[in-house]
This record gives sequence, structure tokens and C-alpha cells, in this order.
Amino acid sequence: MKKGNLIMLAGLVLLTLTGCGSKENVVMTPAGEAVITADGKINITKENKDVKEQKVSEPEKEEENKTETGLLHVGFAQVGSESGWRLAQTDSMKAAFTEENGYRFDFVDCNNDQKAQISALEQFIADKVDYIVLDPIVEDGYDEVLEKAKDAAIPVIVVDRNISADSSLYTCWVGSDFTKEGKDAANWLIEDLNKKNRGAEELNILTIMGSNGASATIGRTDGFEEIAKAQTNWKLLDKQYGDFTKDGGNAVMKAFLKQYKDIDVLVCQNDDEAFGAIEAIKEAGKTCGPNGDMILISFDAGGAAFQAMIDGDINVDVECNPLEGPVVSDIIQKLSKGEEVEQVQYMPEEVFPAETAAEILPGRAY
Ligand code: GYE
Repeated sequence: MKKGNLIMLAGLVLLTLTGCGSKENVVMTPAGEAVITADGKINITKENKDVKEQKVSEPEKEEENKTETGLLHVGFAQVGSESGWRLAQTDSMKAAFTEENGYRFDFVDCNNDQKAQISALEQFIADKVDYIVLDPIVEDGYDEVLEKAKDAAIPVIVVDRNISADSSLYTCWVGSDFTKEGKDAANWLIEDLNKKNRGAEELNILTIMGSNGASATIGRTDGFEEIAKAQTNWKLLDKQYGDFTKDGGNAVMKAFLKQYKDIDVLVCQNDDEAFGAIEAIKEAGKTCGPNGDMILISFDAGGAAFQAMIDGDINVDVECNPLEGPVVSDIIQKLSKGEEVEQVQYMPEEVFPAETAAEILPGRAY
């Protein structure tokens, strides 16, 4: 028997004999057979044996996490692998949470399925991980599982997308200001049109949104529309979900091209959707980009999108920074030392118009 278990056993026996333990407090002898109940009687039942197994196995598990391996056990419930941005964020997390850096890292790709994500979180809680990292697929519906993590005293760090749950249910959040990204896109459009003396032109605008319920979708849509609705000559014709994928962007754009003959601006809420839309636009014999038939605005600003700007297909890309691994690791290190961390941390981000792409691409990290 381990030293920790012996101490725990002695403590519980003492509690029991001094009458401080509740009637349900039952303890096994080191041999694992006899049970001493609160009233001092020795009892052997299958039921009690089960209780013993629960009580004594908890500290054993903790020891396994922290002392035996010496590693901090972190579980990451990732959204999925829908986009280039997502793969860059996964790489950033995996590079930060290595064994050499002192971590045991459990990575779960939840394939854009909230139920699967909640199960992954429940498994992390059952495994008694030291920290949970959650990138929430949608904003709502995590309250109950976060309550369970809180009851188990497992700190939860939310990354990238936001959740609607009360902030007392998680330790902190690190990610992007999606509403600001949406506003930045609209403000870039105002400036660009003004530079070209097109500020007063009637504009037909279409949006391919991300996935339904994701805070990245909600923020980018709200931010863009807040500015757009104040421009009396801008017409927001339509918006449809493209699920942040190339296929989704392609399908929505094909439908838009059938339905709308006069498109001035297309907003794609991520680069993958933009790549799918560009294919559909070209197939339809049309063009997009700085010298094209329509202005194309994208979000994320990954390397492939810089190339598409250089190739003349995208007008501007609003950056969304996926390099969250080192930031989250730093938060966990601080928490482990008992230090305070910021409740909300935004990633640094910029806006990249096509004319800056050739100069900037070589220095990009993703
Ligand atoms: O823009 C998109 C990804 O949540 C910010 O999700 C993220 C978004 C990102 O699939 O490419």
C-alpha cells in the first residue's frame, strides 16, 4: 500500500473512531476486506467494498497525475479540423503542450459536434486531469458540464471562441475580438471605396458566414453589420452559413451567383470559404479581387490567403491569430504557481490589404 493511502486510511479511521465521520463513512483495512463503520462495528459487504474503492482510488489517481509522472495533465477539447486556421491553432497547442515542456496532453478533435465535445469534457473530469482547455464549438450549452468541472476543482481555460456561461464557471478566456474583426472589415471597405472615389456608390453586399452558433460567426456578423447599416448606400442582400469550410463557401457562392446578378462585395468569414467562393466565381466566368468584378473580404489571414492576395483574388484579409498555445501554457504555469491570471486576454491582430501581402508573406508564422 502506498504511503499516501496509509495516511488517508489512518485519517479516516481516526475520523470514524472519534465520531466525526458521517454514518456513510466506511473504510477498508489495508488487506481490503474489513470495513469499519461510523458506529465502530466491523462490517464486510459488497456495497461497502465499492464505497472503499471509490474513496481510496481518488488520491491514488491524483498521485499518478502529479507525482508519478511529474507532468501536468491537460485535456484539450478542440472544435474540429475544418479550416487552415484550425490546423494552425492545433499545431500551436501541440507544440506548447509537449512532454519536454512538462505536460501530458490529451487532445480530442470534436469534429464540430457539441455533444462529442461535452463527452470529451466529461471524460477529462472522470480522468481527473489537472486543467481543461475548451475551444467551444458554439456559445451556448456548456453550463452543466462546467459546473461539474468546478465541483471537481478542475480549472477550465476557454480558448478562441466565447461561451455564454457565467464567467464564474471558468478560470479565464483567451482568444480574438470577433466583433472588432467585423468592424475592421467594414471600416477597411469604407476607406478603400473612398480612396477610389466610390464612397457614394450603391453597393450590393453578400456574406458567407461561418458555422451557426459559433461566436466567431456572431461577432464578425454583428461587427460588420453595425458599421454597414449606418452606410445608407450599402445593401446587405443576403447571408448564409458556409461552416468555415472550402466546400461550404463553394456551395453558398454557387447559390448566390445563381440568385444575384449584381454583386459588388462578398464577405467570407474565413479563408477556406473564400477559396471555395473564388473557385465558384471563376467557374461562373467572373472575377474577384482588387481588379475584379467584386470586392472580396476575408478573415483569418493564413499563408494561403496571402498568396491569394498576391494572385489578385482577395482584396483584404482581417487577421485572426491562431498562435494561442504559448499563451495558454503560460496561463497554466501561472495558475500552477498560485499566481493570478487575467480573466480576458485578446490575441494581437491586424488588417492586411492585398497591397501589403507580397512584403508580409515571407515573415508569416502560419
Ligand atoms: O476563423 C475559422 C475556424 O474560431 C476563430 O474557426 C475561429 C474560426 C476561424 O474554423 O477559420
